[in-house]
Amino acid sequence: MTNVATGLPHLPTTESLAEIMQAIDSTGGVIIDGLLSADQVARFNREIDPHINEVHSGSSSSNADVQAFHGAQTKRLTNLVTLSETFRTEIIDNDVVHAIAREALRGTYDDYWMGTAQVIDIGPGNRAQPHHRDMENYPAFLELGPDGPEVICNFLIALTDFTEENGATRVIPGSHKWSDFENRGTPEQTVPATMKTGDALFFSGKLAHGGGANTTAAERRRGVAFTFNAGYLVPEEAFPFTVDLALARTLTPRVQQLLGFRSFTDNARGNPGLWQNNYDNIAAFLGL
Ligand SMILES: O=C(O)CCC(=O)C(=O)O
Ligand SMILES: [Fe+2]
Repeated sequence: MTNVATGLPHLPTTESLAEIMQAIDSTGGVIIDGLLSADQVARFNREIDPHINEVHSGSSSSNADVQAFHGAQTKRLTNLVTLSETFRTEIIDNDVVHAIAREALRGTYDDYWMGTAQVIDIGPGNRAQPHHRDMENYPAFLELGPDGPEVICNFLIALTDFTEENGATRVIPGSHKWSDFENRGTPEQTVPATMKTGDALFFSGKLAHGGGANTTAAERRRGVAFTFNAGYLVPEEAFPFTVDLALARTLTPRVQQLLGFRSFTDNARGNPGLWQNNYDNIAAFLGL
């Protein structure tokens, strides 16, 4: 099951949820082989190509740390729900994706947001991204360390093959269980998450990782990363403002929920819930 070259388990989409969750618990990340078909990847790439062409490389931030995070030769494209039918109707409405995400975030809140969905297109010469844990979006949880709740998780799907040379994501297996989450590890501790087009790296928000350096002369590495976070945390992207309500009406209830067009419930604890109007579901206000 484990690929010796990457140190990360590779599992087929048909693997049982229990096996997948067990693998994630032990390493912090797994590769789900063939999550998307070649046809889905081709359609998605075709839909976003014109938009990627318009995006500039590098960061718009004046902060040097943020610039290093974004990557000088990296293009990032967001608002994929608006830009791609394949993304909004298939990729984020995938039963395997949600079986895993729901299990990973179990115990936080009944419902979860999509945090961000972005194409990350790493060009030649881009340096390695500084290591981080995606949960750093929510710093209060860092102090709780490995015993704190899983409040964010990430699917990163390869839209080109990911090789060590072209910038495959680098992860530190086991770092989701380190006692000190201020420790982001060293480059020597990382392994590349090499994968084929259509495979997905699923990882815990507690796992230290970063985009790899692209040392090729002319090859771009393209992936799409989408995170899910607990319903009680503000997402990275402001979807209710960027996704048109008319478009939202066409989406499935599950996808509407991910984007904040439905309220967030916590029935297990009997909490009245969040993101409402008049103590009623925001979906009723919106007429969904
Ligand atoms: O592009 C990658 O491989 C990883 C990017 C990442 O971890 C991030 O931007 O949070
Ligand atoms: Fe990340």
